[in-house]
Amino acid sequence: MDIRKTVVIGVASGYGAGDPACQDGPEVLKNLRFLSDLEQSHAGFYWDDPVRLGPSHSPDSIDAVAEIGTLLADRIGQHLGRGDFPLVVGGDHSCAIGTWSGVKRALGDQARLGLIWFDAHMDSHTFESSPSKRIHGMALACLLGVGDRRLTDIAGAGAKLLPSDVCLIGVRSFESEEAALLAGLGVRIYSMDEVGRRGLRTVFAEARERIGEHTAAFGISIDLDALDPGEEPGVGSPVCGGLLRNELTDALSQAHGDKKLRALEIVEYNPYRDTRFVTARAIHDLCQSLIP
Ligand SMILES: [Mn+2]
Repeated sequence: MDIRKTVVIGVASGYGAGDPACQDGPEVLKNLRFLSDLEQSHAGFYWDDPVRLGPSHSPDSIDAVAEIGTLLADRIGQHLGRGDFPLVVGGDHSCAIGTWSGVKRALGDQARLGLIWFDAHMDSHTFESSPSKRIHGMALACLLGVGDRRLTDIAGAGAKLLPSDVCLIGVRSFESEEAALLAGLGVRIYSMDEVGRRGLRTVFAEARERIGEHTAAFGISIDLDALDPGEEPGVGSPVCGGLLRNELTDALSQAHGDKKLRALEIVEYNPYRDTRFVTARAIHDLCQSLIP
């Protein structure tokens, strides 16, 4: 019998963003009990202590992101070792470096990890290319082994993902340097235009097939700004023209109960912009669509 428990790991981190508001996202979700019906209907659904830095952490944002990423990767390793299913709730998207580095380390050297990355952005800057120098815009590049070594070497040296094992979905705002980096590596990007033409169900099914082909397991990282800000105001960096909530939950439900899905991450929740907490409800619905 499969009794895999789902463990919610909040990451109180805004160190990778210009505005630290997202660091309070997990606490709001927990205290206002947005996931409480999942706790009641799923016997093995529970919150772990949040991952956060102490007051004496480094003022340098790279060091702070590296430190919290290392803590998160260790926490992920403990839960996967127990056979639990980590649901990571950010925090800004820089926590993805810790999440997926931790999952990769737990899989072992020989096993490849696939990743589907929902985002309005490409998150594939380097310190050289980034106009803002914010690390949440560099997280995917770091996981692909491109970036500052303090970040690329979390939970093991270098790349955690092969470009062919990664797909982005929902992209509509990026700089040319990011597009050039990903094109050079050969990462498949499903832009919003392509999603509009082909439909999210089709695109998500194709992405799963691509990243599942040579991998032992896969993950899903959802930046809430992939969703349309007209529906979901509570995100870190809103960009018009995104996915609709129902469309995304419908597509994700295709992966419901998939044993190869090793972890889920939902990030960039900004509770201060979340009028009437509608986006908190979106987080709930996204979890419900995927968690068995
Ligand atoms: Mn992102």
